[in-house]
Amino acid sequence: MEKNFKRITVTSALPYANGPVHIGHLAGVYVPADIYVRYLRLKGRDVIFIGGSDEHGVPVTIRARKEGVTVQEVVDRYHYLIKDSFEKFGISFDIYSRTTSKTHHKLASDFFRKLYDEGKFVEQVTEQFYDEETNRFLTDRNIRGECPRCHNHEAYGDQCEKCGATLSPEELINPFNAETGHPLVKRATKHWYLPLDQYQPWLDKWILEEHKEWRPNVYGQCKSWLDGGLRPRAVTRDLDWGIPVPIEGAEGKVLYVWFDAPIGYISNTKELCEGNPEKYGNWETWWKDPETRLVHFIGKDNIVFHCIVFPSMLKAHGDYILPDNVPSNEFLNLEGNKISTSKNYAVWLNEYLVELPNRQDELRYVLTANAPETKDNDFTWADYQARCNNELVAVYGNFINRALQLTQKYYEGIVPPCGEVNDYDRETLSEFKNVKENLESLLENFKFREAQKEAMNLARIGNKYIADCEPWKVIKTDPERVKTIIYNSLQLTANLAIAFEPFLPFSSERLRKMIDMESFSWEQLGSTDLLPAGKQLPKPELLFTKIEDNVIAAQVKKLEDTIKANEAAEYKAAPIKDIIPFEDFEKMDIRVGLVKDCEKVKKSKKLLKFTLDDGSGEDRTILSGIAQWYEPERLIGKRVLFIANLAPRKMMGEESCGMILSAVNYNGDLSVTTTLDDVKGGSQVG
Ligand code: B3M
Ligand code: ZN
Repeated sequence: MEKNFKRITVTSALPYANGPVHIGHLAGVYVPADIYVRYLRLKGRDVIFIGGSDEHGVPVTIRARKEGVTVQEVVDRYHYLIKDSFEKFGISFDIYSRTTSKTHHKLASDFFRKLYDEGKFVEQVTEQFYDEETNRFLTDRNIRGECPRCHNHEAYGDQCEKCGATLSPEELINPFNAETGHPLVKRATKHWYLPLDQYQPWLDKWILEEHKEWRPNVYGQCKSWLDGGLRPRAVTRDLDWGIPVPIEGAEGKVLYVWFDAPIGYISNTKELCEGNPEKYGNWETWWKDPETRLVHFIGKDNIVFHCIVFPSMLKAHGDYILPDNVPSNEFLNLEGNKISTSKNYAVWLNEYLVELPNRQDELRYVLTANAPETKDNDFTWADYQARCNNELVAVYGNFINRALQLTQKYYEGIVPPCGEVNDYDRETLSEFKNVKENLESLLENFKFREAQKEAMNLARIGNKYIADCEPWKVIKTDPERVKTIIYNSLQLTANLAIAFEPFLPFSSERLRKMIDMESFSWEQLGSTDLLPAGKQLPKPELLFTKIEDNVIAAQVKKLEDTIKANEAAEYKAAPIKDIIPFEDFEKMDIRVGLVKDCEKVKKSKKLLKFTLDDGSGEDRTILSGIAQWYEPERLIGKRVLFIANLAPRKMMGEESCGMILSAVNYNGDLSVTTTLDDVKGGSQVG
């Protein structure tokens, strides 16, 4: 922070109220934002933390139509669910409001109107697809039709999922309404555009020259947008859900969701301040005073809106400050796959809270340790378990437990006086002193992952200190020395409560209770007299407990089941082949073979070699590519169906006389066919 700001407005992206929030949201945006804000508060800085639900846009309307409920019902349901999840994870918003609030509708509407009155928009009439049955204009995703390249009949208005082509709705042959199948017509419609091209010279300078300190992923994305040249962007839509466009003759049109949502940060600030003016003062100070620092925490798919579109809106308006930084993370994957709301493939926060109760800090810890700060990262349950057990329990928890238990054991829980401090003590304590500065510089630069590592290092130092000093041995020879060791360990304990507060607020609070620590501020970090001698400490509990294997296995299975369910749901049987005359079928000689022997073919991963009793009196050899699905022993003694008159073929140097028939399951797995009853080898099938 080169400039000395008086106060900081921190916002975090407003999640769409079209589903619950998951670990990807938490890791990408809310945990880092919360760490930052908690740190600033501990430092005594003037800061507000603004959150809320994004309740407009197309996704919520699709969900409502699918479920046959009103859009209001959908956004109500998810707004409260999301709000509750965030609260339970300790995301310490000063306000979590919503874009359907009155305050927001008015502010966003006024914002648009001011720009309109000042001639900041460009008006343009274009032809768009219209459904005369439902009297609606349709968005790209709601339009389907025949792909001009591969002639898939179900391509979307923006993409063909079969051949991967990027499309625009105009290119589709015979476009229709994706939800109803009704054919579409073209109709002229007027919209208002923010001429981003006019802001380009200013943006080039403001971002590329004046904000080189932004994270490389953010700066890089901005640069590539800017290098590509900006074009005007429509800020209105033909939809019936959203904030009505406040212009005469614009009936049936609403503000584009990406126009109103970022204004939601401002509306929510206004609602916060008006609800508690003594504490928060005038809302305008947080958005208009150049001495306020504005920081947006977002995910990488929101970069262009927060770095280019919203700042252009603010600039066009003229009264507002601009973001000073936009820390954005990359994506978090889950067990090697993409997290997906529509496919239900995620760790949902509301479910985690029930299935792993009172373990919010554990998840916060792992998500920060693995934060996708510079590249996409993967969350695995195995890593979660390892980090919880080997770091939180074995390092941090273990140190605290030793320090507090020894205090109970030797001094009935009373902080002993500090005796003579030796070189080793001094060395250990001095490492603590540096931590404050290191942590500060990392946190101020949004390097949360490294910062947490640094805090954990402190616990490691503590652990090592007790292990090296061996108070349980020294107590027999030099009890005075043990007082100093325990005194120091307790000071380190108090330091850890402070250092971890931004990262692990729940355990920090428990720890503070265990050491009855009244005053608590960032400035105390590094002090060695936080707990005075003579202080009576309450009975300690364990700070962290181990995560058992069965808990992890259940979570992994849940994800695997979801993948299986999705594959089954996506399965479509292959189309039936061309009709053939009966004589063609009669040409095939299908028979039952009794498997006398079955073994793996050496040097082949795929092939099994069958020896069949085919009723001829002589053994028949058939090779089949099913090794991946069967242990050969499992097949011995079984009756299998095979084609007996297929021309012999050589595979891996072996002759195969016929073909074993297998069914191909929806996911590609093979399953050998057999008969229900016990029939003789060589029986004909037909
Ligand atoms: N709701 C998109 C998202 O959740 C959008 C963010 C709005 S932030 C102003 O990714
Ligand atoms: Zn295609």
